[in-house]
Amino acid sequence: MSTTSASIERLAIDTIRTLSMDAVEAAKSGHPGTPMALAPVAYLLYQDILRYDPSRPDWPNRDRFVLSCGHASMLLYSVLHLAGVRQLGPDGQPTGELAVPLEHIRQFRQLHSRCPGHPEYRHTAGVEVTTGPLGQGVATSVGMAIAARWLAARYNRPDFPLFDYKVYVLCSDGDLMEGVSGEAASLAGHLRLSNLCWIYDDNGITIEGHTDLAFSEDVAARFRAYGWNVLRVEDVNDLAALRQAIAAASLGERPTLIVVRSVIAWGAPNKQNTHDAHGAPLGEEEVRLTKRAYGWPEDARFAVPPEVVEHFRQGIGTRGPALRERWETMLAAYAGRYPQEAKELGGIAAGKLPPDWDAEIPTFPADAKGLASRASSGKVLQAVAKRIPWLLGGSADLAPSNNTLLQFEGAGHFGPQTPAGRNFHFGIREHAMGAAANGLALSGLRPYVGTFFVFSDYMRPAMRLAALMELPILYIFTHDSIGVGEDGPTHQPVEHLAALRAIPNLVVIRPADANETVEAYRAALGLTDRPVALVLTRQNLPTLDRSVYASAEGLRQGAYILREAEGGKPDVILIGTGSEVHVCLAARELLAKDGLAARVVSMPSWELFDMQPQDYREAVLPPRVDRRVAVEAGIDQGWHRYIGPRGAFVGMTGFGASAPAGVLMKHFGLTAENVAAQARRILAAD
Ligand SMILES: Cc1ncc(C[n+]2csc(CCOP(=O)(O)OP(=O)(O)O)c2C)c(N)n1
Ligand SMILES: [Mg+2]
Repeated sequence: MSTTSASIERLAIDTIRTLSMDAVEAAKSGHPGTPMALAPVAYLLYQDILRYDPSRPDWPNRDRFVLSCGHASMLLYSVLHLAGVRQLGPDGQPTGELAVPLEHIRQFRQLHSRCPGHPEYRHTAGVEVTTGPLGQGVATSVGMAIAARWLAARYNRPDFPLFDYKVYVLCSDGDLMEGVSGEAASLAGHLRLSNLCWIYDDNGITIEGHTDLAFSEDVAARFRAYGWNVLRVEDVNDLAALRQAIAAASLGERPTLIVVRSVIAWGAPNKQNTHDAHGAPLGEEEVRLTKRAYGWPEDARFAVPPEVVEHFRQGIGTRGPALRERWETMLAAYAGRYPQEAKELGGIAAGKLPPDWDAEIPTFPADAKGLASRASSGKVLQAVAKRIPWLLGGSADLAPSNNTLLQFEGAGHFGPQTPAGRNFHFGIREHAMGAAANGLALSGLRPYVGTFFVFSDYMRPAMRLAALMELPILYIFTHDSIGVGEDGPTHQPVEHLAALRAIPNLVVIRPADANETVEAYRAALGLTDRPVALVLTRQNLPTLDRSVYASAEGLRQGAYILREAEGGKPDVILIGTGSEVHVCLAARELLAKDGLAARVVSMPSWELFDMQPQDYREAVLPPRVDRRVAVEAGIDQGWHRYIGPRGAFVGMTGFGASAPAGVLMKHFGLTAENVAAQARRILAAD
C-alpha cells in the first residue's frame, strides 16, 4: 500500500471503500455496494468542496451534507472518520474526541456504536439529519436550504455575509421514486433555491433488481420541469467531471440536480452492477477479490493508511478551521455593530427563546359563545411570533382555515424575491412541509406548520423523524373531529389522536378553550427537545369562567381538576379533552340532579400528564375512584389505562358522517345526556 502505485486521491477513495466493505462484513449485515460506488463523491465533497470545519461540526455557517440514501451509512461514517470530525458532548460542545473512531466502525450496527445502521442525528456528530426512510433526507434538505436563505436575508449586512452556506445531498433511485421528493423538488424549484444541490446516484439498481422494473421516467426532464438546473456526470470515478459539475451548480439561480452514473459495488468482480450488492455483505472471498482489484492488501481489515489521514489533515483539516476562524472574527465585528441581531443569533445557536417571549400573550375573558380553538390559536400565535423573530412557518394551503398567517407588520411572505418573509406557502404538499419543518428546525429556527388534523397522516413520516431527532416543531392541526361537520368522514379525524399519541417523544395537546390554548403555546414553545402537535377545533368552544373553574395553568400538568365534585368526594370522574370537556361539565350538572358527585378533569395532554410525579397523577385520578368516564370524539385506543377496567368511554367507534356538527354529536352520542347515562351505568355496576 504505497502512494507510488496509486495517487493519494485514489488511495483515500479506496480507504472509504474498504472501510465500508469491512464494516458490513464484520456486522454480517448492511449495504456495501453504494458506499463503494459513491466513495469518490464523498471524498471530493469533504476534501475539496464543503466549507466545513471537522473540529467544529456545529459551526453555524458550515455547508451541510445530507446522505439521503441512509442505507449507504458506511460511506458517511468512513469519510467522517477520515476527515477527523470531532464528537459533540451533551452540552453541544466538541469533546475533542473523534466522532467516528475506528473502534466504532468495527462495531458498525452494534449497540452503542456511533455507527448505527442508518445515520442518526444527535448520536454521531457530523450527521446533519437522520436518514433511512427514503425521500426524507432530500425533502429535509429543502428546509435546510430555505433556512440558509432566511438567515442570510435577515442577518447578513453589507460586508457581513454571515450566512452563505450551501446544502449538498446525495440521493438514490429510491429517494427520487418516493413522492415526498417530488413535492420537495417542486417547492425548491419554485423557491429558486440555488443554494441546494442534489447529487443523484443513477446506478440503475434497487433492491428487487434493475430500475427498469419500476422506474422508467426521464428524471432529468422531470427536474427541468420543476425549474431545476440539471447536469450530468457520466462516470462517478471521473473526479474532474464531478468537480466541474459541482462548481457549475453554485453558479445558477436554481437548485441543481447532478445525475451521476455509477456502478454499484464498483470493483467487485462478481457482484458489481447487481442488486445482490445493495444490502448484503459481499462475502469473504468477494471482498478478497475486490481488494485485489483495488490493489489493496487482501488480508488487511479496517486499514487506514497514515498518508490518507495526513492527506485529509492537510486538506479539510487545515482549510476548515481557517474558514471558521475567519467567520468568527467577522461575527465578533458584527456583534459590535449589530448587537441586537447578534443577540438573536446567540439565541438561535443556543436553542433559547428571547426573554419575555410570552409577554404579549393575551388572556381571554369568560364567554359562553366563545371561540374556536383554531381562532384562539391564531391570536396567540401572533402574540408569540412578534416576540420570537425566528418563529416562522405556514400551512399546506389552509392558512385561512388553520389561522396560521402572521398578520403583523413586517411578517412578510417567504419567496424567491422576499427571503426574509416569515409566512411560508408550502402549497398542498403536507409531506414535504413536514420534512421542510425538520430542515428548518435542524437549522436552529422554530418552525410551525399547519393543516387539517385528518391530513396529519400525509406528513406522519416526517413527524416521526422530528420526534426521533428531538426537534422542537409546532404542528397546528385544526378541524379536529366530527365537529368538522358537513365535509363528512373524509375530513373527520377519528383515529388520529391515537395515532399521534403512539409516536414516542411527540407531545399532543388538545385544549378545551381559549385559555387552555394560551397555556398550550406556553408549554409547547417551552419544550426544546420534542415536537408538539396542537389539536384544535373548527367549531366554537365556550371560554370558561376561570373564577368558577380551575385555572387553565393546569394544562401544564397535562390534566387537572377543572371542577371538583360537589362536596369534594367524587363518585365518578369525567375526563374530557378539547371540545368534549364542555360535554363533561354539562354531564356533571345532570348527575348532580341525581345526587351523584362528579369530578371533571380536563386532560389536554396525556404526554404532559405522564411526566408528572405519581402524587400529582393520583391526586387528579385517585385509584380509589375507579368509576371514570373518558369523553373524546375519537377512538378509545389507549384510554383504558386512564379509565381502568370499571370505566367507560364515550367517543367514536368508526368513521363519522356528513351532517351539521351538532347533529353528528348527537348521532354519535357525544352529549351530556349520554355521558351522564354512562356514568350512571358504571356506578350501578358492582
Ligand atoms: C421509505 C422507504 N421505503 C423502503 C425502504 C427500504 N429500502 C432501502 S434501500 C431501498 C432501495 C434501494 O435502491 P436505491 O434507492 O436505488 O439505492 P441503491 O441500492 O442504488 O443504493 C429500499 C426499498 C426505505 N429505506 N425507505
Ligand atoms: Mg439505485
